[in-house]
Amino acid sequence: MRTETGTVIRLEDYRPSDYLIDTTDLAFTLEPEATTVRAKLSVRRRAGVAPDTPLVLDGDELTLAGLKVNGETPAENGYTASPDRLVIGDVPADETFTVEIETRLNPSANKQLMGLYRSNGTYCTQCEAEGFRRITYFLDRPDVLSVYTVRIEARTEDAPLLLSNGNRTESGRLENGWHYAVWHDPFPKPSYLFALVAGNLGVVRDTFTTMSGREVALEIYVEHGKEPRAAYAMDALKRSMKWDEETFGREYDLDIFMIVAVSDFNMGAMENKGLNIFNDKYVLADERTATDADYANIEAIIAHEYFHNWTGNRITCRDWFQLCLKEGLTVFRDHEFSADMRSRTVKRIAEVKLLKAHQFPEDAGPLAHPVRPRRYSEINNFYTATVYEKGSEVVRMIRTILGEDGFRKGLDLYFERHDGEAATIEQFIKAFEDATGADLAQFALWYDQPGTPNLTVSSHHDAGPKRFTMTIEQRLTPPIEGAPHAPMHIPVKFGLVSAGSGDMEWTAVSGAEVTGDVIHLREPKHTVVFEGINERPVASLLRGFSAPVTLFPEAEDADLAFLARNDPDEYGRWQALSTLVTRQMKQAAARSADERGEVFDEETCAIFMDIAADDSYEHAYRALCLTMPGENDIAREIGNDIDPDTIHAVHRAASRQLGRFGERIFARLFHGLEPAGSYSPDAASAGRRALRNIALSYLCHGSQDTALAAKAFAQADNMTDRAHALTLLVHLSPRTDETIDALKAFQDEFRNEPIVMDKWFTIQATAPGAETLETVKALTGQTGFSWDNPNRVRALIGAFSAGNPTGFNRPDGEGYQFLCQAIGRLDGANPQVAARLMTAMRSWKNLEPGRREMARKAMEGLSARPRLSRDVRDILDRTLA
Ligand code: 0A1
Ligand code: ZN
Repeated sequence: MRTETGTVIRLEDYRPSDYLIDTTDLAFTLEPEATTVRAKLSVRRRAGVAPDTPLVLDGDELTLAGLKVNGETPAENGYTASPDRLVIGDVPADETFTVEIETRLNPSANKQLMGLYRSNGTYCTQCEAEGFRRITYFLDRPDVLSVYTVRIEARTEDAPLLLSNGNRTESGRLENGWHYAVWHDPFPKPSYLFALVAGNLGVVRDTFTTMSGREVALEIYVEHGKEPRAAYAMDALKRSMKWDEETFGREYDLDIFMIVAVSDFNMGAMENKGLNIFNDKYVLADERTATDADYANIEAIIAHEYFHNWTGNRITCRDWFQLCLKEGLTVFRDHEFSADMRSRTVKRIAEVKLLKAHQFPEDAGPLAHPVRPRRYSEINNFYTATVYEKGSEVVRMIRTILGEDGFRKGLDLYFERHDGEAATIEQFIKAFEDATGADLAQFALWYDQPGTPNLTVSSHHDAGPKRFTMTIEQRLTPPIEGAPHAPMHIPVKFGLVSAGSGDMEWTAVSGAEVTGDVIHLREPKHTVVFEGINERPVASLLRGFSAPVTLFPEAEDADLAFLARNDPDEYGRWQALSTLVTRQMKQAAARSADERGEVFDEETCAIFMDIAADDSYEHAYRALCLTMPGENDIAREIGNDIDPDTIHAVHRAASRQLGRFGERIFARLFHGLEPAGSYSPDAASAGRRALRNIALSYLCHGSQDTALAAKAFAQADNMTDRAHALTLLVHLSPRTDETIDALKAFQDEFRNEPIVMDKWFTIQATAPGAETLETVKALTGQTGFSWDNPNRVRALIGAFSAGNPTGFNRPDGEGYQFLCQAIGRLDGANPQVAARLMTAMRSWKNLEPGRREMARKAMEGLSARPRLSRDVRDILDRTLA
């Protein structure tokens, strides 16, 4: 474990490496506990670097078993080797020379799941960000690109399958039941994209013919017997390949593209060149075991990793500060792909909900950082919602500002200029500027300034001169100490909605640049004046969530209700309803329990029901509109002195109110949308199920009775309906025989299917109420739970701490104590996963004083431990600061 060193890496300290590694030949002799790695590096001194400059290679928990320089063993004082560094002081005077390094690894003991490890007996690797240095000593940084040739030897019986990046050039038998394969990747790549897989797996094969007519072999490797569950992933892969050609002109470049699903993986998936490695939950699906949400995730993540081939692999990052260069852009690309595969508005609403749920709290709390951070002590902690999701929003804004054509031109230029390079955000922006002539200097602040800008809007209409005036102010709240907060370029998509005729036209506008339906805010305050406006309009602002900001409209409830019904923009209607509903729930939470009364006014209930009943809307859109903001969303809106119990009470009351108010409609939907025909995971069928299931929720909440859910559970012929019904049972009537029986039936059916059992863990961990903590503790002892598997830990402990506000935030602080103990326990084995769990505490300062104190105590207890990993120490220190 890398423990705390206090070293901080700074963007301004970047400098190119003294040496480059042109080619890297690796030979692996795979043994479960004693794998040998021989690396032969052809090293080149960069021009201008003094010949006696030592070659300093990175390592992490390595032991050097052999070293040669230009074929000779160096003198003992010619080098120093420690677990985390190999320094060759006595380097040859020639500009190029070879270094041969031998290391020995124990993949079976590697519980960090970084470097070479074993998952269910399969050898696999994870090298991003700094895992390659756990395999051999190397210049383990993304700007050192090398051509790899990899020879793998293993016992045929243990590992009939031997894979690495690129194309297989050789394979054959060896003595004593061993065999080998050689892989060559012609594309120079950084070490973080290296991958190796060896094991005994089943395969699904297909082919794809690229736009230039080349046939690419497609292979997805999964556990034997699970092959049929990879069909959807394969379909998603082919659609992704086609989409990237059609949308961005990007063609795949190798002759083979492989995906391997493993059950022990720290993150979602990894884009290693030609050999993606996936967390199996993002590959395997069939109707019996996966929900519609699982299918959508698989589609998105398969696409994401595939798209990285151009945005990340062909053009990579100069350093880890530029992580958003590949991640923000690739998330944007996978969002667009999903929008094209599914409903655009529905996809956008889902993205915005996710952004607000994860990125906004990050940006408003102690872990806030710019999309491009300027310093880090542990890079693994910067795979964040800010880098990924806000990073994607920034790319989306570039498209909004430049328009479709300008955006495409800029991106084409970026690919043309930087293919084969390790690039920076500056170079990315410059490509758009050069392609279109736009000036993005102010816009670039989005990469450097943390925090969510806040827009305050007020407006008035003057009937006489037919003038509509809107004042918009931008502020960064809270301004983050030490961080700059200059005004940003914020593109605000909008419409001026009139009572009768949709969006109004204006004859002239002044006070801000307006292009098409976009107002460009650049100053702290704009007074935007529209001429030729006959009647008072209602401004629909931030359509499509055109910028990641918070908006404080002066809008009265009546105006929001008007927009919820009349905005010609579908997204705008959802946004208005969501703002209205959130506002009324927040107001209800501010009233004392005795005086609370109903949560929503009549008009709000009526809007809900009109949408529910309106068959001209897509099912999925209606389902989203009917989904109330979650308890964490309400907490975020309230901002401080949060009492999760009050919010929960309001949420329950609101569900009951709507359930009663709309009972007839919900019954019609629930019974009218019964599945017709066989299951299909397509978006329309998923939308139908989503609407039917939300109707079921309201019926249960309205009647305070879960009999219908029990019936739905028994009758369900797919996991979407089944898991939904089980959630209602466990969350609304946890102690009934029906619920206990349903949990047992689920467990009996899926006890040998870990990724399905994760749903069973999560459903129980998120049951509201203080008593759930005892359940969670008991479940850690359940067969099927394992502290070593990241999916299990996230399904139980992650879900409890991030998705159960009343249980986790028990007033006695026991939830915090439990989490901190769990982190302490995990930290020794898997610091990355432990640190990620810690982020559940990121909003602790917003709690009411009693809980705040409890949270502090629990974290201080953890902090006092003597040997914390760098990962956990970093998050803990920033959270407590
Ligand atoms: N680049 C991957 C994310 C990733 C990052 C680090 C990992 O280490 C455990 C694994 C995956 C992506 O964006 O999909
Ligand atoms: Zn990615």
